[in-house]
Amino acid sequence: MCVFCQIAAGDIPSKKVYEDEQICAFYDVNPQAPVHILVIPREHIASVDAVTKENSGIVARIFETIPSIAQKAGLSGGYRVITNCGADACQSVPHLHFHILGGRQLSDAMA
Ligand code: DGP
Repeated sequence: MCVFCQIAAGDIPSKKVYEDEQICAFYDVNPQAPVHILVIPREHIASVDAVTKENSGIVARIFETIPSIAQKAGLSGGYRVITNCGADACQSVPHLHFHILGGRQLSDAMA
């Protein structure tokens, strides 16, 4: 089982901010901003490259949920949502995840 599947299952501890039957959100262990949350599907999808017509509904569900997670985390001034896909983007965990970053003025450089 991959590390994020284990976090979703509760086998690896994490500081969860939201969870339901399909989605799990928890604080990143290596924060890049004052607030850094990861949102994942419970279903193992390796990356954006593995999103299909059959499984893309979970991506919509995640984006429907992100505003309330951000609000709960106090990100009233705005936030950035990022997903890394593959080696060139430095994806280090092969389980689809969306970073929510905020809590300060972020750089306008995206890469
Ligand atoms: P990426 O580079 O986009 O694949 O981001 C993976 C993120 O996952 C990275 O910011 C660190 C975080 N991470 C890796 N392992 C763990 C873990 O065991 N717990 C938590 N909370 N975060 C983790």
